[in-house]
Amino acid sequence: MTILLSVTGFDPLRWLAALQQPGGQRPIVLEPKDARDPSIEYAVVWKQPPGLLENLPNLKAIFSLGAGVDHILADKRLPDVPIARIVADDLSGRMSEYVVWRVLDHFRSGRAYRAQQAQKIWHERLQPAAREITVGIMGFGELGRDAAKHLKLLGFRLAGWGRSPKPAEGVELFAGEDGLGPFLARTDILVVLLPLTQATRGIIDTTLLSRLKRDTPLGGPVLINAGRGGLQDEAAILDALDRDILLEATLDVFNVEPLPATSPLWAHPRVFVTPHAAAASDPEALAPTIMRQIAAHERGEELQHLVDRAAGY
Ligand code: NDP
Ligand code: OXD
Repeated sequence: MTILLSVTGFDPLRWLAALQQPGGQRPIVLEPKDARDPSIEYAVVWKQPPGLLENLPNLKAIFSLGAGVDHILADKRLPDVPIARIVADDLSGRMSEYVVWRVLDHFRSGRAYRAQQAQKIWHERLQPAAREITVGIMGFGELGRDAAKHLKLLGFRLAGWGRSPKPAEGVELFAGEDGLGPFLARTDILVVLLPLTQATRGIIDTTLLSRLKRDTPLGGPVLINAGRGGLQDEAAILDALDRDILLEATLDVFNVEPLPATSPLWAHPRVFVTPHAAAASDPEALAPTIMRQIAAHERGEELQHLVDRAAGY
């Protein structure tokens, strides 16, 4: 039994070393012997080349190296085998660090103070309390719930939006199209942690941004998107900033990555850009969870964190 590791965009050798854990019995290859390689039973992938998995006759399951699976489902020639994604404390913890960092920076006037420092201006700005601010988490799944837990400790009010989100203490929950309006209307800082699916593509548009709470103690609503770039209309975000519909934005993900040098987002004074770095998949931390899943599947147990292909996440 062989495992195929196909990685684009990360260092495959780090993943290879981590998956070949001490005592690991299973051969791991970086490419199939041929398109119909019968030895390959599991594929561990990040942005695999389209068609790579199509004709492997004995493939039993596909594992994503991250939480998202849009990079797998983009391949229209996928075989009909289960797909599992990463759900792990290490990944959730990294995302929560990022969300807390960016929420606090916007909330505590990071941009304004950096500008003041550059001009040697000593001026204390108005300081709302965390309890006056609602952080709305759009995509209230594994990562959204973990981020909410950490933000709650800091005293923020919390709202969550999903398709049918699971209850979480101290979080006001909203679901579906009907819940979206009331969710946005109470949100001062919008944190987007949605997966990219047919239903969510382009969801962050002018209409959505203009439904965010207007009379916020921050002077305007803030957008933080660490989900996927395909969720956002980047021209609409720039327009909303320029028309003061939006105060500031943090963007970790983009329609085209790396973000092209020509994008006006790079130089916009009220946009904070990070290079799809909110929560890195760490091979040492995550490879054991994948290998445990494979071992359990070999013993006849159910795979965990399976993707619903019809829903796209
Ligand atoms: P989950 O599947 O656990 O959560 C997804 C959430 O989105 C759920 O609450 C789900 O609702 C909701 N959702 C999905 N579709 C819709 C819809 N059409 N309308 C309303 N809500 C919807 O995923 P994770 O929390 O583990 O990960 C979320 C995403 O974060 C990943 O898909 C990936 O794109 C991104 N990510 C980005 C990283 C980065 O470094 N920037 C790192 C890791 C992940 P419900 O609860 O009802 O199912
Ligand atoms: C993920 C990511 O989906 O890193 O895990 O984007």
